[in-house]
Amino acid sequence: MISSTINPTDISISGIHLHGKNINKISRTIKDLSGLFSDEKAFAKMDNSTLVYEVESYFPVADGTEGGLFFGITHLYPGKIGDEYFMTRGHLHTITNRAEYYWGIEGEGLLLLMDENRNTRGELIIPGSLHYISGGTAHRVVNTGKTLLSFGACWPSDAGHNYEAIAKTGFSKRVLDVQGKPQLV
Ligand code: M6P
Ligand code: ZN
Repeated sequence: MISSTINPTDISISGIHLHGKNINKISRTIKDLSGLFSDEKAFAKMDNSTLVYEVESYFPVADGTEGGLFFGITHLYPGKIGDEYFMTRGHLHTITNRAEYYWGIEGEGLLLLMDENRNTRGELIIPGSLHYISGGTAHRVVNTGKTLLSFGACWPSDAGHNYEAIAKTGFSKRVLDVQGKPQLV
């Protein structure tokens, strides 16, 4: 070790996971995602405790701090509700002009990006893909594969999460399994 090195940082990335003392972990199960999926009958048949995704985050400064950065890795399980693939809730930032980076780590999926005019496009997430999410853009990730989709994220610590807009009007497009293939419809 270089002599001036005191300690390695107290957080590390190992494989697909964040490790360290101060990692915040949240789980989203079916019961946290009501109203998101189009097939309500299929949704009602799901086991409420089925895990859809987990987020490991590192918050080095208090939420809302201007000038800081947060870091996270999300693990989105494969699965479908009716014909619709498992996805994250999706959000806008409370301070709307705040941007974010996502990048693919493992698995395959789509990043849905919806602009202020409700135009939605998809970017393919694969290991190593890098995605710049500009301010004012709603973002959601869909696991279109058959394996775990893990992706990284880095966002400003004062960005905040606005879920209400998405809960009310959703994205203008959904990703469905159409004859075995994912399609943006
Ligand atoms: C990424 C970041 C987080 C976000 C998480 C899950 O890690 O964008 O800020 O919370 O994905 O997405 P959502 O909050 O939309 O469920
Ligand atoms: Zn975000």
